[in-house]
Amino acid sequence: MGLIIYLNGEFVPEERAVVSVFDHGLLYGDGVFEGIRAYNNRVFKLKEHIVRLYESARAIDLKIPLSPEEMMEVVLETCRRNNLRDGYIRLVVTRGPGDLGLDPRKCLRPTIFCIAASIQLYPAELYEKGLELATVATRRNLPEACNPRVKSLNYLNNIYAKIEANLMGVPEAIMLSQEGYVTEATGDNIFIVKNGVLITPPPYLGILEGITRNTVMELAREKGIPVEEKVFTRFDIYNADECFLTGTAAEIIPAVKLDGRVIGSGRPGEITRELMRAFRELTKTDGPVIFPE
Ligand code: PXG
Repeated sequence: MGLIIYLNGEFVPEERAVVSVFDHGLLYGDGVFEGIRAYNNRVFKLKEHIVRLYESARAIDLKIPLSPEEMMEVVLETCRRNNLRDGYIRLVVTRGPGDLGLDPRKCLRPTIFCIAASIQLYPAELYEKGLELATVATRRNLPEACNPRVKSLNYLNNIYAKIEANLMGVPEAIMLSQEGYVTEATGDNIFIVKNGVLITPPPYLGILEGITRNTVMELAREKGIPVEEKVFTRFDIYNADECFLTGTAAEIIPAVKLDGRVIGSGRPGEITRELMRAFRELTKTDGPVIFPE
């Protein structure tokens, strides 16, 4: 593909963008990351992504040797070097190379890299027809053990769930908390609409506080749609009027079936489609400009 990658202060061709086999990001999944989108020559919600990256890093006691402002410039400059105005950006900070023990104190310098590339979306027809979901047996990580609010390099919990969805022949999985509350999908947050109210699980339940999620909540409030963060179960999805998932990669995607039960009319709902339109509009104007005209 011939990409230019930011790696530890340098911009290098992808063939030279390599990390050590002693990097604890690889050996232990010890690190944090962000998936960010660029639309229309702007990096969407860049500030919010950088804030979350530093909060994730603080939670795992990882000190990032760049200021948040410098990190924003790394993202913008990586887009420029790749002539990218629309695409998907992956920003990663690992604990860095250490020894074969897991003690992070042995890792002297974090590894930082940024990739600006393109993105594989769900097929366009899924946005029109809506996708089918299935609840999987794998429970979401316990917040007291491996907090889902930290966007860490440890994604095995989500990958287990994705494998189950793949085996069940559905595009996305719903994961429950230990108590059986709906948490989120493998890489997307979940919303339902019931009697005109938008409902989504609260972060304390143990979910990633998605930036798309927060954007959708803001857009809904601006439109006068009531929004509630509260726990719910699969019963509430089976009996919802509408359901959709949100994420940087997926944006807003309608869901029309869960565990074989048809949700609402079985077609993407009115509020879902209204929010999809509003989100599409916002992506055109939000975030810092990549190439000043
Ligand atoms: N929950 C989880 C567990 C995520 O990983 C989201 C929600 C949505 O958050 P944002 O901030 O993007 O609205 C994510 C983000 C993939 C993939 O391949 C998805 C994410 C990260 C990396 C890869 O689907 N998700």
